[in-house]
Amino acid sequence: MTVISEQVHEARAGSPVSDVAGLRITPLGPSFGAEVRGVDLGRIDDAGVEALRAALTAYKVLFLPGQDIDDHAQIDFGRRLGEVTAGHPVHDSGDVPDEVYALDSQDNGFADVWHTDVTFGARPPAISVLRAVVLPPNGGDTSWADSQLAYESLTPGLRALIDPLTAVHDGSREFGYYLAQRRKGRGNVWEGEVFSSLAPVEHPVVRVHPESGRKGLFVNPGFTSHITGVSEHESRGILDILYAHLTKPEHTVRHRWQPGDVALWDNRATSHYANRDYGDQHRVMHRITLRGDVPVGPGAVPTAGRG
Ligand SMILES: O=C(O)CCC(=O)C(=O)O
Ligand SMILES: [Fe+2]
Repeated sequence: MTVISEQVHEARAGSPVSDVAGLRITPLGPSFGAEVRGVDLGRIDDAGVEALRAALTAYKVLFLPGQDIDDHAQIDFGRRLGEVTAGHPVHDSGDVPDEVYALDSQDNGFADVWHTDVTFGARPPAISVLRAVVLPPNGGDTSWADSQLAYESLTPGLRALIDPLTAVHDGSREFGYYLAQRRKGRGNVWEGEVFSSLAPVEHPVVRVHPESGRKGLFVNPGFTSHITGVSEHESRGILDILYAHLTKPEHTVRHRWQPGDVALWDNRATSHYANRDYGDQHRVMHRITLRGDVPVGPGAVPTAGRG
């Protein structure tokens, strides 16, 4: 553990507001979500980036108010934190840099179903960075759920049942339309290849976080179609239990957006939902994503160190 991540962990256990590398971190609950002040994402130094990364692993979703950044500064910040992907595998956001996914309510850009970003791909993004660009006068809050806390608070019997399972994720219901609209059905370059098919992928139902080693639920109503190796009826029943549990108020934080807010979240440990309660008011959010790895379940045996 680095000195900074030790300080972040001490912050969590200690006073409600702590100062790490100039970042003032205020936890929003016992273990999930934090507000971070005292940082300008356009000018953050290396120690600040390290502290943010540690805070993100600890709190899973961070809210940074008062940021004055444009798309380019958002992308530059993303590059400090990881490898910035295309904005989206198949959606064309039009007049923005390729790295930006623009969710515009006037262009049907809504995310009012619980989901984790791009789990219909083989390597879903590790981290998303979202910036409020146009906000409705009220409404349009976003909620996040802590999938690790949700997993840990299941009874041992249910955890044992789901640990070995895998599920199919299918982006065609949400994004098939966008892919069909694209010239020659070609999406964007994602993982070095043109994303031209929304073929379903299989992921573990329980994901082991590559950094913390904690287990979390890795199914979501947005993209998970069914659990493999069980009947359709069983799949539906198990998923319904897991979704209801994941989205219990105890496992969620809800953010009321202000101009200048940026949210940063770990897709390996959370799901989220954008409230669509603002009628025909205008709302625009710009997101970038950082490359992730292939999700690994609890049953996978690490190859290193085994003879
Ligand atoms: O519009 C929002 O608040 C969240 C949209 C979303 O799902 C995302 O940016 O990944
Ligand atoms: Fe999302």
